[in-house]
Amino acid sequence: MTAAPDASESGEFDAAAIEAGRLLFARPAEFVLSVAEAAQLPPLGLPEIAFAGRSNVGKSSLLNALTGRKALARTSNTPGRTRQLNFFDLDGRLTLVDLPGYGYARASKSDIAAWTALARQYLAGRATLRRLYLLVDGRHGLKDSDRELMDLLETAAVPYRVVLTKVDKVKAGELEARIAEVEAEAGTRAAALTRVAASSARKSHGIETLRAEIAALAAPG
Ligand SMILES: Nc1nc2c(ncn2[C@@H]2O[C@H](COP(=O)(O)OP(=O)(O)OP(=O)(O)O)[C@@H](O)[C@H]2O)c(=O)[nH]1
Ligand SMILES: [Mg+2]
Repeated sequence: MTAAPDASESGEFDAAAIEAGRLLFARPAEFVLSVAEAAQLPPLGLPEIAFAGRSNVGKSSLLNALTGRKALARTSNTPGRTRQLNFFDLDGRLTLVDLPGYGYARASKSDIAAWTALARQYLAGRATLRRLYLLVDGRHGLKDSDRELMDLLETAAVPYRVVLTKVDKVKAGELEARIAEVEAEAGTRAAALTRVAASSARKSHGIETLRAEIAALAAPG
Protein backbone atom coordinates (compact mmCIF):
# COMPACT_ATOMS: atom_id res chain seq x y z
CA MET A 1 0.00 0.00 0.00
CA THR A 2 1.40 3.38 -0.91
CA ALA A 3 0.03 6.46 0.78
CA ALA A 4 -0.06 9.77 -1.06
CA PRO A 5 3.03 11.73 -0.10
CA ASP A 6 2.29 14.68 2.15
CA ALA A 7 4.40 17.15 4.10
CA SER A 8 3.99 15.20 7.30
CA GLU A 9 5.39 12.04 5.71
CA SER A 10 8.23 13.64 3.79
CA GLY A 11 9.19 15.72 6.80
CA GLU A 12 9.47 18.73 4.53
CA PHE A 13 7.30 21.61 5.59
CA ASP A 14 6.98 24.87 3.75
CA ALA A 15 7.78 28.17 5.43
CA ALA A 16 4.09 28.79 6.19
CA ALA A 17 3.71 25.47 8.04
CA ILE A 18 6.90 26.07 10.02
CA GLU A 19 5.67 29.55 10.90
CA ALA A 20 2.25 28.21 11.96
CA GLY A 21 4.05 25.76 14.28
CA ARG A 22 6.28 28.46 15.69
CA LEU A 23 3.32 30.76 16.35
CA LEU A 24 1.19 28.10 18.03
CA PHE A 25 4.00 26.95 20.33
CA ALA A 26 4.86 30.55 21.20
CA ARG A 27 1.37 30.87 22.70
CA PRO A 28 0.78 30.19 26.40
CA ALA A 29 1.02 26.57 27.52
CA GLU A 30 -0.16 25.60 30.94
CA PHE A 31 -0.41 22.57 33.15
CA VAL A 32 -4.00 21.34 33.48
CA LEU A 33 -3.98 18.20 35.61
CA SER A 34 -2.27 14.98 36.62
CA VAL A 35 -4.11 11.71 36.33
CA ALA A 36 -3.16 8.61 38.29
CA GLU A 37 -6.22 6.49 37.52
CA ALA A 38 -8.67 6.20 34.67
CA ALA A 39 -11.58 7.63 36.67
CA GLN A 40 -9.74 10.97 36.80
CA LEU A 41 -9.37 11.34 33.04
CA PRO A 42 -10.78 14.69 31.89
CA PRO A 43 -13.80 14.71 29.55
CA LEU A 44 -13.07 14.71 25.84
CA GLY A 45 -12.44 18.18 24.48
CA LEU A 46 -9.68 19.58 22.33
CA PRO A 47 -7.60 17.45 19.99
CA GLU A 48 -4.93 15.64 22.01
CA ILE A 49 -1.32 14.80 21.22
CA ALA A 50 0.36 12.32 23.55
CA PHE A 51 4.04 11.62 24.20
CA ALA A 52 5.03 8.16 25.36
CA GLY A 53 8.21 6.18 25.66
CA ARG A 54 10.52 4.35 27.98
CA SER A 55 11.46 5.91 31.22
CA ASN A 56 14.18 8.59 30.89
CA VAL A 57 13.91 8.73 27.09
CA GLY A 58 13.30 12.48 27.18
CA LYS A 59 9.50 12.91 26.96
CA SER A 60 9.25 15.77 29.42
CA SER A 61 12.34 17.44 27.92
CA LEU A 62 10.84 17.28 24.43
CA LEU A 63 7.58 18.83 25.67
CA ASN A 64 9.57 21.63 27.25
CA ALA A 65 11.59 22.15 24.06
CA LEU A 66 8.42 22.27 21.95
CA THR A 67 6.74 24.80 24.20
CA GLY A 68 9.95 26.74 24.76
CA ARG A 69 9.48 26.36 28.49
CA LYS A 70 12.25 25.15 30.77
CA ALA A 71 10.03 23.48 33.31
CA LEU A 72 6.52 23.05 31.99
CA ALA A 73 6.90 19.28 32.34
CA ARG A 74 9.13 18.04 35.12
CA THR A 75 12.32 16.43 33.90
CA SER A 76 14.65 14.32 35.95
CA ASN A 77 17.81 12.28 35.98
CA THR A 78 15.94 9.67 37.97
CA PRO A 79 14.14 7.29 35.64
CA GLY A 80 10.47 6.77 36.34
CA ARG A 81 9.95 10.28 37.65
CA THR A 82 6.75 11.06 35.75
CA ARG A 83 4.29 8.57 37.24
CA GLN A 84 1.06 10.09 36.08
CA LEU A 85 -0.49 11.28 32.85
CA ASN A 86 0.08 15.02 32.81
CA PHE A 87 -2.25 17.16 30.71
CA PHE A 88 -1.20 20.55 29.34
CA ASP A 89 -3.28 23.08 27.45
CA LEU A 90 -1.72 24.88 24.50
CA ASP A 91 -3.55 28.14 23.87
CA GLY A 92 -6.98 26.50 24.07
CA ARG A 93 -6.26 24.76 20.76
CA LEU A 94 -4.57 21.54 21.72
CA THR A 95 -4.03 19.31 24.71
CA LEU A 96 -0.56 17.82 25.14
CA VAL A 97 -0.29 14.69 27.27
CA ASP A 98 2.93 13.51 28.91
CA LEU A 99 2.59 9.79 29.66
CA PRO A 100 4.54 8.09 32.42
CA GLY A 101 7.60 6.22 31.18
CA TYR A 102 7.64 2.43 31.00
CA GLY A 103 10.40 -0.15 30.82
CA TYR A 104 12.12 0.99 33.99
CA ALA A 105 14.14 -2.02 35.08
CA ARG A 106 13.60 -1.46 38.78
CA ALA A 107 9.86 -0.82 38.61
CA SER A 108 7.78 -3.15 40.76
CA LYS A 109 5.31 -5.56 39.20
CA SER A 110 2.41 -3.62 40.70
CA ASP A 111 3.73 -0.34 39.23
CA ILE A 112 4.01 -1.96 35.80
CA ALA A 113 0.51 -3.38 36.08
CA ALA A 114 -0.85 0.02 37.15
CA TRP A 115 0.92 1.76 34.23
CA THR A 116 -0.33 -0.75 31.71
CA ALA A 117 -3.91 -0.54 32.96
CA LEU A 118 -3.93 3.26 32.93
CA ALA A 119 -2.27 3.51 29.51
CA ARG A 120 -4.65 0.94 28.07
CA GLN A 121 -7.71 2.76 29.39
CA TYR A 122 -6.46 6.13 28.19
CA LEU A 123 -5.42 4.95 24.73
CA ALA A 124 -8.46 2.80 24.06
CA GLY A 125 -11.08 5.35 24.99
CA ARG A 126 -9.71 8.60 23.67
CA ALA A 127 -11.60 9.60 20.53
CA THR A 128 -9.90 13.03 20.55
CA LEU A 129 -6.38 11.56 20.61
CA ARG A 130 -5.13 12.66 17.22
CA ARG A 131 -1.63 11.27 17.39
CA LEU A 132 0.88 9.78 19.77
CA TYR A 133 4.60 10.36 19.52
CA LEU A 134 6.50 7.28 20.58
CA LEU A 135 9.86 8.50 21.81
CA VAL A 136 12.78 6.14 21.47
CA ASP A 137 16.36 6.80 22.55
CA GLY A 138 18.36 7.42 19.36
CA ARG A 139 21.30 5.52 20.81
CA HIS A 140 19.31 2.34 21.43
CA GLY A 141 16.45 1.96 18.96
CA LEU A 142 13.27 0.00 19.63
CA LYS A 143 13.09 -2.26 22.66
CA ASP A 144 10.53 -4.95 23.46
CA SER A 145 8.72 -2.62 25.86
CA ASP A 146 8.26 -0.19 22.94
CA ARG A 147 6.89 -3.03 20.84
CA GLU A 148 4.38 -3.81 23.59
CA LEU A 149 3.15 -0.23 23.43
CA MET A 150 3.04 -0.48 19.62
CA ASP A 151 0.79 -3.53 20.01
CA LEU A 152 -1.48 -1.49 22.28
CA LEU A 153 -1.55 1.37 19.76
CA GLU A 154 -2.44 -1.03 16.96
CA THR A 155 -5.32 -2.46 19.01
CA ALA A 156 -6.57 1.00 19.94
CA ALA A 157 -5.97 2.27 16.35
CA VAL A 158 -4.06 5.31 17.58
CA PRO A 159 -1.90 6.82 14.82
CA TYR A 160 1.65 7.29 16.03
CA ARG A 161 5.06 8.40 14.91
CA VAL A 162 8.36 7.21 16.34
CA VAL A 163 10.67 10.05 17.34
CA LEU A 164 14.29 9.28 18.08
CA THR A 165 15.50 11.40 21.00
CA LYS A 166 18.89 12.60 22.24
CA VAL A 167 20.32 12.46 18.71
CA ASP A 168 23.03 14.90 19.89
CA LYS A 169 24.53 11.75 21.42
CA VAL A 170 24.45 9.74 18.19
CA LYS A 171 27.02 9.89 15.37
CA ALA A 172 25.61 10.88 11.97
CA GLY A 173 26.23 7.54 10.21
CA GLU A 174 24.83 5.60 13.12
CA LEU A 175 21.75 7.82 13.19
CA GLU A 176 20.99 7.16 9.52
CA ALA A 177 21.21 3.43 10.09
CA ARG A 178 19.02 3.64 13.20
CA ILE A 179 16.37 5.66 11.36
CA ALA A 180 16.35 3.13 8.50
CA GLU A 181 16.05 0.21 10.91
CA VAL A 182 13.19 1.79 12.89
CA GLU A 183 11.40 2.92 9.71
CA ALA A 184 11.57 -0.63 8.39
CA GLU A 185 9.89 -1.89 11.53
CA ALA A 186 7.33 0.95 11.65
CA GLY A 187 6.49 0.08 8.04
CA THR A 188 5.14 -3.28 9.21
CA ARG A 189 2.72 -1.61 11.62
CA ALA A 190 -0.62 -0.34 10.35
CA ALA A 191 -1.08 2.49 12.86
CA ALA A 192 2.51 3.76 12.62
CA LEU A 193 3.38 6.66 10.37
CA THR A 194 6.31 5.50 8.30
CA ARG A 195 8.71 8.39 8.65
CA VAL A 196 10.74 8.38 11.85
CA ALA A 197 11.61 11.80 13.24
CA ALA A 198 14.93 12.66 14.89
CA SER A 199 15.14 15.14 17.74
CA SER A 200 17.36 16.63 20.35
CA ALA A 201 15.77 18.68 23.10
CA ARG A 202 19.23 19.73 24.16
CA LYS A 203 20.33 21.04 20.75
CA SER A 204 16.83 22.03 19.66
CA HIS A 205 17.09 19.72 16.67
CA GLY A 206 13.93 18.57 14.87
CA ILE A 207 11.78 20.81 17.05
CA GLU A 208 10.54 23.17 14.31
CA THR A 209 9.34 20.27 12.17
CA LEU A 210 7.55 18.63 15.09
CA ARG A 211 5.88 21.94 15.94
CA ALA A 212 4.72 22.30 12.33
CA GLU A 213 3.20 18.84 12.11
CA ILE A 214 1.54 19.07 15.53
CA ALA A 215 0.12 22.53 14.72
CA ALA A 216 -1.55 21.01 11.66
CA LEU A 217 -3.59 18.82 14.06
CA ALA A 218 -4.71 21.64 16.38
CA ALA A 219 -8.20 23.08 16.59
CA PRO A 220 -8.57 26.20 14.42
CA GLY A 221 -7.41 29.39 16.17
N1 LIG B 1 21.89 14.58 25.63
C1 LIG B 1 20.58 14.75 25.77
N2 LIG B 1 19.98 14.47 26.96
C2 LIG B 1 18.65 14.65 27.06
C3 LIG B 1 17.87 15.12 25.96
N3 LIG B 1 16.57 15.15 26.36
C4 LIG B 1 16.55 14.75 27.65
N4 LIG B 1 17.79 14.46 28.09
C5 LIG B 1 18.16 14.01 29.45
O1 LIG B 1 17.56 12.76 29.73
C6 LIG B 1 17.12 12.68 31.09
C7 LIG B 1 15.64 12.31 31.16
O2 LIG B 1 14.87 13.34 30.58
P1 LIG B 1 13.32 13.48 30.87
O3 LIG B 1 12.79 14.49 29.92
O4 LIG B 1 13.05 13.69 32.31
O5 LIG B 1 12.81 12.01 30.45
P2 LIG B 1 11.36 11.38 30.57
O6 LIG B 1 11.19 10.50 29.40
O7 LIG B 1 10.33 12.44 30.79
O8 LIG B 1 11.53 10.49 31.89
P3 LIG B 1 10.38 9.83 32.82
O9 LIG B 1 9.36 10.89 33.08
O10 LIG B 1 11.12 9.41 34.01
O11 LIG B 1 9.83 8.69 32.06
C8 LIG B 1 17.45 14.05 31.71
O12 LIG B 1 18.66 13.93 32.38
C9 LIG B 1 17.56 14.95 30.51
O13 LIG B 1 18.43 16.05 30.72
C10 LIG B 1 18.54 15.41 24.72
O14 LIG B 1 17.97 15.83 23.70
N5 LIG B 1 19.90 15.20 24.68
MG1 LIG C 1 8.92 12.67 32.25
